[in-house]
Amino acid sequence: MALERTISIIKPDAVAKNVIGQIYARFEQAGLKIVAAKMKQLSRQEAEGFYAVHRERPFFNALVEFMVSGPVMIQVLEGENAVAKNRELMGATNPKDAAPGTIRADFADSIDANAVHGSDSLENAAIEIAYFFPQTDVYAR
Ligand code: RTP
Ligand code: MG
Repeated sequence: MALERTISIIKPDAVAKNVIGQIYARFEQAGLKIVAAKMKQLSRQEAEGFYAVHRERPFFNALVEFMVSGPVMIQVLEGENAVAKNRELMGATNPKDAAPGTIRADFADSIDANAVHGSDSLENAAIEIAYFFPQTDVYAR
C-alpha cells in the first residue's frame, strides 16, 4: 500500500446544494486526510486548461461551461491508495451507473452535473495538484 495524494473537486452543483460537509465526511470516514483546500470561481481559461485532455471531446464546451457556472471546492486528499479510494467513493461518471452509497449516486443529477471530480491516475494527480496549489499550500499531516 502506498501513501498517495490526489485532487478532489466538489463541482458547482454540489457546492450549490450545500453538501460540502457531507462529502468531506465521506473522505474522512474512508481514511483520507484533507491536506490542502480552497474555494474558487474558475475562469474559463483555468477550466479549459484543467480539462485540456478532453479538448477534442464533444462534451468539452458543456463541461467547461458547467465548471465555471459557480464556485468549486478544491482539495488535496492524502492516504493509502488515495487515487483509487477517491474514485471508489465518487462512483461512476454517470450517476445512473453509480453504485448505491457513492457520492455521485447520492448527490449528482446528471452526467454533466455529477458533483465531483477526482484524479484518474497518480501521474495526473501530481499534475492536477500542481495546477491548483503551490507546494507551500499543501500540508503534510
Ligand atoms: P472527472 O474527470 O470530472 O472526475 O470525471 P470522470 O473522470 O469520471 O469522467 P471523464 O471521462 O474524465 O469526463 C470528465 C467530465 O466530462 C463530463 N462528461 N460528459 N456527455 C458525456 O458523454 C460526458 N462524458 C463525460 C462528465 O461531467 C465528466 O465528469
Ligand atoms: Mg476524468
